[in-house]
Amino acid sequence: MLLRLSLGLLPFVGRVVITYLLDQRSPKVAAEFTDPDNGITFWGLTDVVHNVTYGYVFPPLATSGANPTEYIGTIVAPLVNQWAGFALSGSMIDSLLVAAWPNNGQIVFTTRYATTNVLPDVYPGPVITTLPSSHVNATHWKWVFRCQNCTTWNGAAGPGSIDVSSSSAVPAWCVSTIAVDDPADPGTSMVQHTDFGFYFFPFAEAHVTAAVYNNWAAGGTGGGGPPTSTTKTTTTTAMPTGTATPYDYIIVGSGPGGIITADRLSQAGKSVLLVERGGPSTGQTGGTYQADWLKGTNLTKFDVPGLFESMFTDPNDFWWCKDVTVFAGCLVGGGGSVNGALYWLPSDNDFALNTGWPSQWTNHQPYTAALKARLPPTDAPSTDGKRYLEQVSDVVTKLLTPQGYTSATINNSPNQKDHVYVHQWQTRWPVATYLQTALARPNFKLKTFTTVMNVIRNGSTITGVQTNDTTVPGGIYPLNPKGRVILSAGSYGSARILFRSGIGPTDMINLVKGDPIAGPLLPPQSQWINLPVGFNVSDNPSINLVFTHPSVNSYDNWADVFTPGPPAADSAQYLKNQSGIMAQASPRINFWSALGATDGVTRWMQGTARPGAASVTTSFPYNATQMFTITAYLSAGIKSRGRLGINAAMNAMPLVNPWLVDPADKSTLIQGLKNIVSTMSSVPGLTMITPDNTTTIDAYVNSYDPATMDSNHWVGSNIIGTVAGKAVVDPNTKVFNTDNLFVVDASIVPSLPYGNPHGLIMSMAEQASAKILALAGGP
Ligand SMILES: Cc1cc2nc3c(=O)[nH]c(=O)nc-3n(C[C@H](O)[C@H](O)[C@H](O)COP(=O)(O)OP(=O)(O)OC[C@H]3O[C@@H](n4cnc5c(N)ncnc54)[C@H](O)[C@@H]3O)c2cc1C
Ligand SMILES: *[C@@H]1O[C@H](CO)[C@@H](O)[C@H](O)[C@H]1NC(C)=O
Ligand SMILES: *[C@@H]1O[C@H](CO)[C@@H](O)[C@H](O)[C@H]1NC(C)=O
Ligand SMILES: *[C@@H]1O[C@H](CO)[C@@H](O)[C@H](O)[C@H]1NC(C)=O
Ligand SMILES: *[C@@H]1O[C@H](CO)[C@@H](O)[C@H](O)[C@H]1NC(C)=O
Ligand SMILES: *[C@@H]1O[C@H](CO)[C@@H](O)[C@H](O)[C@H]1NC(C)=O
Ligand SMILES: *[C@@H]1O[C@H](CO)[C@@H](O)[C@H](O)[C@H]1NC(C)=O
Ligand SMILES: *[C@@H]1O[C@H](CO)[C@@H](O)[C@H](O)[C@H]1NC(C)=O
Ligand SMILES: *[C@@H]1O[C@H](CO)[C@@H](O)[C@H](O)[C@H]1NC(C)=O
Ligand SMILES: *[C@@H]1O[C@H](CO)[C@@H](O)[C@H](O)[C@H]1NC(C)=O
Ligand SMILES: CC(=O)N[C@H]1CO[C@H](CO)[C@@H](O)[C@@H]1O
Repeated sequence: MLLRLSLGLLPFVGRVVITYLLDQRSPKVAAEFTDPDNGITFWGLTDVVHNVTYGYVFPPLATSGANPTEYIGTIVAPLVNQWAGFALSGSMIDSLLVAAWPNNGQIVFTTRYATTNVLPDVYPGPVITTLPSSHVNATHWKWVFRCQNCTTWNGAAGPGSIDVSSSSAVPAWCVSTIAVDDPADPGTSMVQHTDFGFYFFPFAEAHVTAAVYNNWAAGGTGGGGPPTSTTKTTTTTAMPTGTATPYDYIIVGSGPGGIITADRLSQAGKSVLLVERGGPSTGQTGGTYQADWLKGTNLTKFDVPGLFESMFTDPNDFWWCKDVTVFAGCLVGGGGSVNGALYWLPSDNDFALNTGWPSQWTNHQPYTAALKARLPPTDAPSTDGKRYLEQVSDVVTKLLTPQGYTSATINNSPNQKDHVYVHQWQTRWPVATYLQTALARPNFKLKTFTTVMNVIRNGSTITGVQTNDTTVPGGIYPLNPKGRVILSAGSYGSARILFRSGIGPTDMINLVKGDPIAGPLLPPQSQWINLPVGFNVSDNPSINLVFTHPSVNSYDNWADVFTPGPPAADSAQYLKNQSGIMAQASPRINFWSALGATDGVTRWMQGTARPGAASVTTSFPYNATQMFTITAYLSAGIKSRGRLGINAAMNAMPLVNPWLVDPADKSTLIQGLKNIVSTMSSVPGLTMITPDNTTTIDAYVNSYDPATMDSNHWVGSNIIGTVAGKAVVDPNTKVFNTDNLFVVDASIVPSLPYGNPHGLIMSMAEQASAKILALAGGP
């Protein structure tokens, strides 16, 4: 089975808690329904976006001993859904996954298991029998099946199971509009599902008597009768009374943008509330999520840079926003607490007029200097000043030197981004610096585990924010007179809050209107504000090249760094004084080159190399302990744009992919990749294994699934500019046609910078804070 790439995408990872499902959008709860074709009373749901139905019914619970491990299931899907699947555990990782699709009038099915977010391996063990009412017709495919040995499993990560007596299970579904590679083959490769979701399912309710179950399991029909248990509960909540404290500034989201803005506004004496939907991250913020090897310290997963790669392989991945289909951090620090820490101070070009910044923004130097003072960059993150695991650097240096690349100290000369290679640069987390100075002020408050659904507005005036906080009247946090709301909820999060506040394209607001919870909170249609929220988005198209070299140590592909832990000497060294391999995220060397393009517009390419690889496609044998990856990102100068938005379930997602839409972007990326590998023969022992020598660079790029080019560098959904309708926020970062609503996060950035963006985003937040404070009419 071929492995296809998927790092950089969000599968239906992790488990969710019920509160998440019930808080900000219509609760998705399994209900009982009777299948007209066979009379089976399933419990399940039809997801409203794809019209795919998922249902399950279980035999009776055991009166003593272990429960039966089987159930009868169904998937009914319109044909546009090329395959569909589910995980009753609610987690893609370390769980039994079941998927099916139609092929020549028959249903083909597969059971899978994965320990990381790559294409799951075929998993033997379950015994599945397709039942007679399954069919494929002109509009739908329908699968009804008995699944034996299906509620427990024992994969690479050890035993797992679902609790069939649970009254609060949260299974996941997923669908794809992209067909599997070989529909006749149950072991086929396939690319990432295109959508997924979770719902609340009281497994305890979905049992029938043994006689009824056995009849259905044998292909019999009818005669379901009532389920064996019919417990129903209702609760009432008393509404709180009193008044909530008003603030001068309410900032939504504690990512790099929100934290810096909160610090600068509270420093100026304003009363500031920072509202964050997630919980603590680093030990200093009250976080406690630790690897066993960190026990006894106050260091969490989010403190240790060397744990970066484990963000993508840990089954307990509570930090991702589960209602955004690409990676986004939902915890204190936002993406800044879970990212790869690559830190590049912006160059002058990154704020130039021709990149879309208004003229008021080009003088970024004082703000970049302020950022540099608070978050000094270092290219030797280990406290002993030494660099570790540098074999990849040495190999890539040998590869690039014949192409005219030279070494640079990039954060001392940010403009120098052509034919230079540099070490990994990182800094301390914004939560360790800006957030700490804010927290020390009496006029600043951080509120965690609180989701903002929309702003409260009367025409152009915002009076507060609507939250899910049940301890204040109506869940509303109010503003002081002349107060302001600043959205810093990230490229997806801020756009969604705008849609839910009646600001954005009409198609998006109409989806909000149709939602039973969000709809009634919209302002009247006469007050909707039409702005291009979600358009103009851009993300670096990135493509991985995987190599082996005898000198390279892939560090076991970072597989063990969280559990059971890195090699003993490395954990001991880090625990002693925060030095060694774990003091640095996985990348080792970065490089840039300027590339001429067929349309005459220069594009830049960034390369970032690290030990290990997310996936490999080759039929030749290779030595995995020697593998490393060069990720090539096309950055400044790209023209491709996409669109992001929401679906009817209020999940945020790309609507139009932004990668390589522009043909000159694509041809330039291909040229850049060819340049990288052009000098391979000057490095003895260097072998490229993905693509291998049976695939040309052109063919590799042409067959690369665009959906796996995601770099998590989304910008532009609330683009800054001078003309309402062309842009969403004005040069002061104020949303057009509002009096007191601002956006300060990645979403206002008009074009991607030369390098990974959070350095630029933080300089931008320094400058935006100054502009907001200087703008007349505020508190
Ligand atoms: C996996 C990954 C790796 C990355 N690696 C790098 C890297 O190495 N270098 C680099 O420069 N960049 C990297 N990035 C990108 C960088 O992290 C982001 O560009 C940056 O975090 C964006 O900052 P932001 O403030 O705009 O938003 P975010 O960091 O996304 O923060 C938004 C915050 O708002 C909160 N929020 C959202 N909605 C609501 C709501 N409705 N109510 C309340 N709170 C809400 C979220 O929980 C979050 O804390 C990476 C990103 C990811 C996801
Ligand atoms: C789902 O069903 C509804 C109602 O029948 C229909 O309006 C909608 O177009 C369907 N959506 C899809 C994706 O099939
Ligand atoms: C059930 O599946 C497991 C793997 O999960 C396998 O080891 C076991 O043999 C199977 N049991 C039966 C009875 O098929
Ligand atoms: C096709 O199958 C679907 C799903 O079972 C069913 O709802 C629909 O009525 C069928 N169409 C026809 C024409 O039978
Ligand atoms: C962790 O604890 C040590 C010693 O108690 C303290 O000096 C340090 O500041 C703490 N670090 C964080 C990140 O809280
Ligand atoms: C940290 O400990 C290592 C050995 O474990 C030592 O080589 C290094 O010098 C120490 N660094 C500092 C800054 O104390
Ligand atoms: C509000 O939303 C957050 C994030 O989903 C959640 O953690 C919190 O429990 C919710 N609060 C309430 C009162 O439901
Ligand atoms: C909304 O604003 C208008 C004038 O701008 C005012 O007359 C009206 O009372 C306001 N409505 C509410 C509910 O505050
Ligand atoms: C794989 O590479 C490692 C490290 O270079 C080496 O020790 C090992 O012998 C290699 N294995 C094979 C099968 O060549
Ligand atoms: C392709 O690569 C494989 C493995 O690295 C090697 O065995 C083979 O000889 C190569 N073929 C050609 C034509 O270079
Ligand atoms: C700078 C830029 O590309 N702005 C565009 C954003 O999207 C809207 C709607 O498509 C266009 O009108 C703007 O020109």
